[in-house]
Amino acid sequence: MANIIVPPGWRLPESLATPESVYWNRRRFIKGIGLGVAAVGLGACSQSSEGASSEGEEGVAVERPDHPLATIPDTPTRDLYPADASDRFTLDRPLTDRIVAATHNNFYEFTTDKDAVWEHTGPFQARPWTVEITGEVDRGGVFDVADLERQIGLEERLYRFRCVEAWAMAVPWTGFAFHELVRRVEPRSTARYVRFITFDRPDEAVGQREQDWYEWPYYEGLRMDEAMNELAFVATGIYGEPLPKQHGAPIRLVLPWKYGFKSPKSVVRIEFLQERPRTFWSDLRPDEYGFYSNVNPDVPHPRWSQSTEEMIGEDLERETLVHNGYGEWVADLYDAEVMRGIT
Ligand SMILES: Nc1nc2c(c(=O)[nH]1)N[C@H]1C(S)=C(S)[C@@H](COP(=O)(O)O)O[C@H]1N2
Ligand SMILES: [Mo]
Repeated sequence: MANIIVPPGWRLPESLATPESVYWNRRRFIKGIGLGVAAVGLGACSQSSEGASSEGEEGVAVERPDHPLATIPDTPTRDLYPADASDRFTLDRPLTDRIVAATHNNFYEFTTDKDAVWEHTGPFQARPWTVEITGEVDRGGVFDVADLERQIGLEERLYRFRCVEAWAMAVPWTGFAFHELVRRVEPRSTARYVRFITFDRPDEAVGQREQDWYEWPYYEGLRMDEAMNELAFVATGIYGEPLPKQHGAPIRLVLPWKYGFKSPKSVVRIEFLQERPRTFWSDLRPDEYGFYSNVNPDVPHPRWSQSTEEMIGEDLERETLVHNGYGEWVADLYDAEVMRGIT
């Protein structure tokens, strides 16, 4: 069921919106979820409303979003969206369809089933939200995401995005350069690495509750010079709106020259460290996922080639680009040894 192509409702006249609701309802029926009458109208696409409450498989009331874009959380910063687009980042390919991107997600805290992540995000409380910044900094503390959005200001950037599984997309993110945040917390000269930690809320995320073979919470890391690079972006929105939960609401990293797993979602803590931190996927499979994990067509994954990528929602293979095409910004950060290995 990957790569679902559903025409976005807001581009359709009302009369043509029906097949979409029929589609989603049929899908729920097939999965035995039992939300037989949920209608997905045009309204769901532009509202931040949460879906209806219904009986789950075991008769427990659970919140299920009615539509992938109904998972956009209520946010006090809605007036900041859409933000002005930056002209510094251009794409060599069309934007990915918004619904395709919203229904093809890796967010293992919920499920490993990419097309069903959004459906499992109902109980997840993405606002209000704070990020704690600690470690080798002089002005750390606890920061409210809404305050950060207002104080730093938002811009839109069009980026390519490449998952290590060889699928790719091209999307407009909204947010700010990570270095803007780093500057504000005044790192000490001893800060050589940054570590990111995602939420740990088994009550709100069924994948954390049921997949206990993973080491929750998700943790990632960067070298300080990578973190300070202009490309390293903090996304709070996508397609001109606040992030839907399945994309990592309300705040996530986007590192477009690295494989997607280096871009942690729904971050709750950022630590500045002297030593290189361990990372979630390297701990699980050190032979397959390294610390650097820069996009590189010449270094195959042990189980598949990385020389091409499939654009989701398009029946189209493209050549993988070194650093995902962002060498102009990041190539000088790396020596030959880093570029040769999967580390
Ligand atoms: N917390 C968390 N962040 C995560 C992941 C995850 O499972 N948990 N998956 C990563 C992977 S493998 C990818 S490809 C991207 C997917 O981002 P998207 O769903 O917004 O396209 O999120 C990354 N960030
Ligand atoms: Mo990924």
